[in-house]
Amino acid sequence: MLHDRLGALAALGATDDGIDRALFTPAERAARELFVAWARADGLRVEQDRAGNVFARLGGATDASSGSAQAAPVQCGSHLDTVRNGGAYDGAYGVVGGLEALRRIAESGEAPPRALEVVAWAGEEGSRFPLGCLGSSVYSGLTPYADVEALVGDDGETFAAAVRGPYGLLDGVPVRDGFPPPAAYVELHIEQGPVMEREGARLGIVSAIAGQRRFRVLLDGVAGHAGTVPMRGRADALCAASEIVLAVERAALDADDTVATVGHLVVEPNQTNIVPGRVVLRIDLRSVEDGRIDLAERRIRARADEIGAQRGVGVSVETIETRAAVPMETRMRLLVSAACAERDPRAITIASGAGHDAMCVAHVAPTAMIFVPSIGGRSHVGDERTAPADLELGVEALAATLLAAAHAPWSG
Ligand code: HGY
Ligand code: MN
Ligand code: MN
Repeated sequence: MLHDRLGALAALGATDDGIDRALFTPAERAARELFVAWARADGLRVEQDRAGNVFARLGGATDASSGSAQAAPVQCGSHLDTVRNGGAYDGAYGVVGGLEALRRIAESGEAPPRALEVVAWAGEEGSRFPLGCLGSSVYSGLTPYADVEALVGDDGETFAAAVRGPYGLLDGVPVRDGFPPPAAYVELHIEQGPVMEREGARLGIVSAIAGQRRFRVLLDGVAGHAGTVPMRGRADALCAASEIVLAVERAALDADDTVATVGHLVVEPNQTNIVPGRVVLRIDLRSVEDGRIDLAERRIRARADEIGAQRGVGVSVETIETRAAVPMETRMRLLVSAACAERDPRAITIASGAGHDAMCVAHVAPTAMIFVPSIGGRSHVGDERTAPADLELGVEALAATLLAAAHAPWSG
């Protein structure tokens, strides 16, 4: 069932180069609808919230007791949206794996003392709206709903319009009030890097999730005729941007355990025979140590100012997203560690360079993550792969962690 469902999801938004499933697009809505259909077929109760997050619940024993306030559920999940040309497992595996874990728990006849819930978080990748972990960020109170409603997507539509539009909230799925936090949360995800494969580990216990900071850099030069403007004295926005891109790379290389990327760059007017007058680029800067991000940011900003002054190009650097590094919660991490050690003697503890919804949920509930290896360490590409046996093992570790967490004493 796990592999069939992953295959069915991978077909939604499939392109020649991978999968394209941005929030509130036809393919992503179809993915949420498929999740709802599977959850209902598995006997789960489905709800959504105003941010577009979708919840599938396996009721706990306390749900059956009349009158008692429902105890907060133990949650798992991940996201169904993808990056451009994304792979079949980033996000989808944590959602489908969560359904599979709940199915196996239900089939086992276990009646956990708390409800268990699988969540499909909305818009984790930030592929359309300029905020990563959009749904989990609203859910955890890190971003006010009104701020998200005002976000403008790459296509010019606001979140407020899109969430109410034809590919927004699902028909026939109750919309829950507010954003009630879980008792605990565990996210199953592919590693998206090379470490586990190199170490021969099949399961990973995540220690912390790297902090990330994103910037939008606007460079204003002087457009002109490529044939008549002398080289001396040009204010070529793209030449300035090129030096800044290399300065971003240098700042990360000079700092330990820090990565920095310029993955988005737009040249205007972007014509062969016109000196570029304007460039907009975005920087993605990360480290498990926030202090290293601070240092790299200072270096990048200083070099950007120098380059702009030397070239007569206006340079503005705007911070568009900041997420501090998040350690996984000790008790949940111990439950994950026990579940992994029992199934893989070579399980390792590993920090996550990739961001996840868990870094938001960790602000409202004890949170941990389980990794399985990525073949060749490749992810955010169409040929993202994980061995089927490792996918299965991750689901087993997730089910064991959910049951242990359901029996643990949490507040709420
Ligand atoms: O960018 C990330 O780390 C995640 O895939 N959104
Ligand atoms: Mn991703
Ligand atoms: Mn992901």
